[in-house]
Amino acid sequence: MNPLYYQAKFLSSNPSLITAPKDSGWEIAFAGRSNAGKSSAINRITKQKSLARTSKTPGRTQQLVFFQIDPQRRLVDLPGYGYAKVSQNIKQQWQIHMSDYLQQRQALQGLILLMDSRHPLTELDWQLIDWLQQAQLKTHILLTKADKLKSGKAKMIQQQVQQQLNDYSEFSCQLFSAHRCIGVEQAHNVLDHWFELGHNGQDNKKNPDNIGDDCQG
Ligand SMILES: Nc1nc2c(ncn2[C@@H]2O[C@H](COP(=O)(O)OP(=O)(O)OP(=O)(O)O)[C@@H](O)[C@H]2O)c(=O)[nH]1
Ligand SMILES: [Mg+2]
Repeated sequence: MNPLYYQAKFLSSNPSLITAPKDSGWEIAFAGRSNAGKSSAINRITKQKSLARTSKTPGRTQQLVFFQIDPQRRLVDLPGYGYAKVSQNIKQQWQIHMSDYLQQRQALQGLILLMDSRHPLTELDWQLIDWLQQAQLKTHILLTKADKLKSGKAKMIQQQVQQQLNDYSEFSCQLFSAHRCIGVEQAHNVLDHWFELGHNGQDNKKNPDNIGDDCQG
């Protein structure tokens, strides 16, 4: 685990890119369907209970929310997509802000794509994946809420998702649970690699591939 993430601080919440923090340094964004567990994952990764706002009700995160790790590095919680109960107009606004962000943000290093492990690869997920592939943006998939599945079933789903993405480059995939601390170290390792950080928060070019799944210590 990299303790640097534990010092993450809320930076700003912005309805659009116009008021977002200066586009410099490095950012990693969290995207996925509403209720997939984006905000919970950010809280687990940063070991903070309520850094990002979570909710049982889909559609909680409605803005681009920036968290600072250090002066050069940020995590970004994006509004979820696919939430049926918001008006068409609001949906379109969210989509515009999300796609503006993905298309225009120079600081963006890679995307963490979250999908509920019980319902992965929905039509909207595929639309985003196809777009990411064209944009050649590095993508790491967290199959969330893995605690809701038996471990054999969860592993099978992970393999199936991996197989379906075999022809896509720059994609990787893992199981994750914010509630049960599954896959947190593996997620840290991906962030470290994209942020070019060592385990103790020092800048470092190496890619640690140690896979862990607990939050002790
Ligand atoms: N069982 C279980 N539930 C989870 C997990 N992660 C998130 N949840 C629950 O899923 C719901 C949605 O979580 P959020 O983190 O708010 O999801 P989100 O993707 O940020 O949602 P929006 O902001 O609405 O797009 C909440 O009730 C969480 O408690 C997990 O690992 N396991
Ligand atoms: Mg959220």
